[in-house]
Amino acid sequence: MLIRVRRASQARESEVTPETVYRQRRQLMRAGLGLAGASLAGFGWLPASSQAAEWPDVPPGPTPPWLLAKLATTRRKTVVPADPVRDVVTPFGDASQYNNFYEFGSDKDDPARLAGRLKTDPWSIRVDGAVHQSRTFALEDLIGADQLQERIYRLRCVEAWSMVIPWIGIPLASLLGRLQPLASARYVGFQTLQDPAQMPGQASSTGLIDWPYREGLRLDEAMHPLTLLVVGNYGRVLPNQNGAPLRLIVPWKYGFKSIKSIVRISLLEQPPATSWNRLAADEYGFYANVNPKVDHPRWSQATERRLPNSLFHPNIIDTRMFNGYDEVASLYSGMDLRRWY
Ligand SMILES: Nc1nc2c(c(=O)[nH]1)N[C@H]1C(S)=C(S)[C@@H](COP(=O)(O)O)O[C@H]1N2
Ligand SMILES: [Mo]
Repeated sequence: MLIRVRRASQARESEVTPETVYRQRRQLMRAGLGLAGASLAGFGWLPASSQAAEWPDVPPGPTPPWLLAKLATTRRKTVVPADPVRDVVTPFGDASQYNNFYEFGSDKDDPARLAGRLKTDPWSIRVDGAVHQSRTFALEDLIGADQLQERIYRLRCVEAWSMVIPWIGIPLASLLGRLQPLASARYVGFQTLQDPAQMPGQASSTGLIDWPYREGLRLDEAMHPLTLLVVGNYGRVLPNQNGAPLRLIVPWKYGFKSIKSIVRISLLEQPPATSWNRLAADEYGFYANVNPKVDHPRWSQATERRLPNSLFHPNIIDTRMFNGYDEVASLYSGMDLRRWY
């Protein structure tokens, strides 16, 4: 079995490449010109041919013109994963076909099969609660003039598998700054779209979740510079199965905190009820910080299966406290993280 090992510099993902250049590059690569093609394009992004093979080989979803323009000027601000050997960017194929998005079903391949029907443009987001002014935004206005940033983050699911994904978005702190929360605001609540006509998982009577899917953060967690509101990944518009057109990414917490397809953001004085916590409070806490020392009642959280893996290359690695993002530790100083799991 081939174990891919790359230099640290290669663990950094793309400069965002305009779609036409991207297509040309793919064609050149298929024609066997790989590296020559990439440098001909003149973007200073020099993929190893193995890495180029991981770049999405499928057309991006329909992208509204405002977002296409914004994506083209994305600033790369890579949070370099700590271990250059194991923290290799997960191939797009895995990131877009092995998903949790219960609105489309509970099997890992349900979202990729069924989320295509979700209409993501136009999209509006209600902002309410303890905020200067409650109002409904078109997605474009919510993102505002902020420049998009690309960040490569580890994603650790509570089910003990993980990936490394290049996201594109804006810091949530930037949006909150513009919204002007009132002094009484202590938490931020988020809700996913509820529309059984588009989301078959919400129509099935066997569903566990009391829709809509809800998540929440303490305000200081929401304001942390690592917390991202995401509109893209792998240099493109977010595939629907990854939570288009707008999702949260909180890289030091278990994946279920990173709520998809957001339609409502509320500034709150009390912690909001959150979906998995309501379902099984002893298994899924409100904080849900990645913590190798606090096991899930039914399985260990000490290790994780890093995708892609196989029978011959199981790729089991140690899980790190806060998923390796030590800079968030001060948010929890003085808290017993066994109690506040
Ligand atoms: N609305 C909604 N958001 C969700 C989920 C979901 O079922 N519904 N699943 C969560 C879980 S458990 C994980 S691990 C991540 C997976 O994100 P990905 O499919 O983009 O990797 O999304 C999270 N966000
Ligand atoms: Mo998850």
